Amino acid sequence: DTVRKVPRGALIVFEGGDRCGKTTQCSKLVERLRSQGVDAVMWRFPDRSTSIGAAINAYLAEQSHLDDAVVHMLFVANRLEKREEMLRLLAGGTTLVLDRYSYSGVAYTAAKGLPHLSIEYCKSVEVLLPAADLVLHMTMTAEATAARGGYGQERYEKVEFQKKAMEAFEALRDERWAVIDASGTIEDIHQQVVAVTEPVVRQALAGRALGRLWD
Ligand code: 2DT
Repeated sequence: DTVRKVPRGALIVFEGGDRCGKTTQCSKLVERLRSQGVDAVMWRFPDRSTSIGAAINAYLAEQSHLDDAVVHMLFVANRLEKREEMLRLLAGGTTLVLDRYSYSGVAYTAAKGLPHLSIEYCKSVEVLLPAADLVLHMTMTAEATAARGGYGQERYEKVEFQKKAMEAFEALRDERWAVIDASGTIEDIHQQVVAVTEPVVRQALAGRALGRLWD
C-alpha cells in the first residue's frame, strides 16, 4: 500500500506481582538492547518523583489515607503527566522499557473488589495513552514472592491481595502478552525475555503502528 511506514521505538512493559524481579529484568533488558545498538531507556510507574507521585508514595507507604477511586485516578494522572514525553521518545525511535504501567493500574484497583471500581471502569478512564507492544507478565506464586526480602513494607504487599491482583492480570491478557515464569534464575528469565522482545522491537523499527490502550 501507499502508507509510509515510520520507524519508532517499542513500548515494552513488565507486569506482575510485587517482588517478582521486574526491576532487575527491566535493567538487564535495557542493557542488552543498548549493546545491540537499540536506543532504549527504562522508566517505572508510579513515577514517585513528581508531586502526584509523592502523593502516591505517601499512600503506598501508609502515611496517608485516600479514597480508592481518587488514588486510582492519581495513578492514571501520574501516567498522563508523562504521556507527551512517552510519545515523543517513541516517535524519535527510543524503545521504552517500563517497570509497570496501566495494566498494574487496572489489576491492583480491580483487586480491591469494589463494585464501582471494576476492570471495565478502570479501563474506561484511561484511553489516552499508547498500548504496550508487548507485556511481559512475570508470574510467581504470591507465597513465593512473600518469602523474598523487603516484602510487606507497602500497602499492597499482602498475600491475599496479591492473589487477587494476579487473577486480574490474567483477565487482562491478550495476544500482546507473553507469560514468563519468574521463579527461574535471573539469567534464564533474561534469555526468555530477550527471545520475545527482540522481534517486537524489530517490528516497531519497521514501522508497525502504535496501539491505543484498551482498543
Ligand atoms: P512498585 O513501585 O514497587 O512497583 O510498587 N500500582 C502501580 C497501582 O496500584 N496502580 C498503578 O497504576 C501502578 C503503576 C502496584 C508500586 C505499587 O503500586 C501499585 C504496586
